[in-house]
Amino acid sequence: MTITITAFERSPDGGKGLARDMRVRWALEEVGQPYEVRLISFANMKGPDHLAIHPFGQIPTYEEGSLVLFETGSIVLYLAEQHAGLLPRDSNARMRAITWMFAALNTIEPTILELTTAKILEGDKPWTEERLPLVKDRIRARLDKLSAHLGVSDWLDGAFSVGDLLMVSVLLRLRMSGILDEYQNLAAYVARGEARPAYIRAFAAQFAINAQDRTQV
Ligand SMILES: N[C@@H](CCC(=O)N[C@@H](CS)C(=O)NCC(=O)O)C(=O)O
Repeated sequence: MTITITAFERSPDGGKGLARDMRVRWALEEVGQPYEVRLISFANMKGPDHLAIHPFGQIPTYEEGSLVLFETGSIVLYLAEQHAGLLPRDSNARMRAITWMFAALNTIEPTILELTTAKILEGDKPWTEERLPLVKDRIRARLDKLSAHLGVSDWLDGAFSVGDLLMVSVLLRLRMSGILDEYQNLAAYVARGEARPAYIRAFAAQFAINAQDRTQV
C-alpha cells in the first residue's frame, strides 16, 4: 500500500531538515519503507481538505490506505511498531524506548520551542532581551540532566531506537543557538544520528525539494 506524507511546499528553514516531516522521512528510511510526499502551501494547510486529515492544519501527516495519522510521535511510533529496526524486542526495553520518545517530545522539545518563540515570534518585544537568558537556562537545566544520563554511551538506552530518532531530531533545532555545543557528548550524539545512512537519505530528499524551490524563486 502506498504511504503518503505531507511536507511544506516551501519550508521556512530552506531545507535545513528542521521541519517535522524530516522525522517521519528518517523513520521511513530506517525501516526501509518507500513513500510519496504531497507538498502543501501554508494557505492550503489551513484549508478544509488538509484540516480533514490534520485537525490543527499542520504538517506532517501520514496516509496508508484507510489509516490517516498526524503528530510525529504517533507516526514514528506506528512505523516502529509495524517494522523491525526501531524498537527492541524485549518488552521492558521497548517501553523504555517509547519513554524516551515522550521525553524528547514532552520534556525537551517544549523548552526548545520556547526559544524559537522568544527569538522569532516575539523577538521584537521589549521584554525579549530580559527573557532570552531565562529561556536558555531552562533549556540548559534539561540538557544538563540529559547529558548526564547519556554519559559516554552512543545512544540513550542500548541500541539506536525511535527514542533516539526523536531526541536527535529535537536537539538539532538547538544547533543554531550554540547551546548544543556546550555539551560535547550531546553534540556528538546528534552528529551520530546525522551520520546514519537513513538520516542522510531523508535529509537529501527534503533538501532536494527546497533546493529545487530556491532555483524557482
Ligand atoms: N506536535 C506536532 C507539531 C507539528 C508542527 O508544529 N508542524 C509545523 C511544521 S514543523 C507546522 O505545520 N507549522 C505550521 C503551523 O503550525 O501553522 C507534531 O509533532 O507533528
